[in-house]
Amino acid sequence: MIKQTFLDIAEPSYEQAGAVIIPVPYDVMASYGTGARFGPDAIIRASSQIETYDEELGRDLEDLPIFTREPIGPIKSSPEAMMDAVEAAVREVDEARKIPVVLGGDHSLSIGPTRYFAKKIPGVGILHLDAHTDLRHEWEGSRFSHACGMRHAYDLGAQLVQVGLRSMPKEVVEECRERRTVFHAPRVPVPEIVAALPGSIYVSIDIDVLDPSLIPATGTPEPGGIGWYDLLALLRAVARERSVVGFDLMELSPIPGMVHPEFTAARLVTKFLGYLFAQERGR
Ligand SMILES: [Mn+2]
Repeated sequence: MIKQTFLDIAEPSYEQAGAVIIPVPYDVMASYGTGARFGPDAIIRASSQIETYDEELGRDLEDLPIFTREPIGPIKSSPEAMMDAVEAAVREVDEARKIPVVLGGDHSLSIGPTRYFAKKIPGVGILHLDAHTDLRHEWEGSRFSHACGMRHAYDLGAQLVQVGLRSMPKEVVEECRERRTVFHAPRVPVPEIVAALPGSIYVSIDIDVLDPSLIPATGTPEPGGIGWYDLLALLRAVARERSVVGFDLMELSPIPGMVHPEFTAARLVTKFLGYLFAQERGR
């Protein structure tokens, strides 16, 4: 089988890479629409078709130092084993001083990277872009559900900044008041959001943060949401003004015959990588 690489560009060696794409085709815990396990492959395939010139940055991204590693799993023994495997892969990439980019898969997979960084960097910020809070203690009997994706890092002391929320359980609203700042959709006040973030941040993007007219291909769509250019403006600002230790993009669940969602997801990852590598990073 020919190896698929993100953007289909000439790939650096693993040693030379500055970022590593970690595809994780896994969705056993999705509550309504399954199919996010097909997300990573669809995003990587769509990425091979998009132009690498970025008009906003005024440069070609064909020399981005990104390496695409083999997909992880899915590990069938238990959701916990799956999260451990993702965490181990993220640790390996981070310890090699590269930026891990996890492509899901359902949002439970964010447990691995967010838990890892919450333990490594006390008080790390998590910029969480999502329609949902993902802060339940457990869901359908499991602590490793997509509904608990942010809970583990939050309980480990991470500072959560959530943007795009528009569906939430009352318990979470009442219980999670400390170390948590919320910007409900459709507001994306970029300077305020950046100001709420500490110096080092991990960015977790649930594709359902975008309006479902842009992304109907997701397991738990919610009306409303934020728009494309607001999302880009926020990502560009955090790339410039904060130290981004890694990011993920979750919950793209491709609809056969409808390709704009995977092109949007592929472009989103490309844009963020461009912001991180092709412009001066502040600290
Ligand atoms: Mn969501």
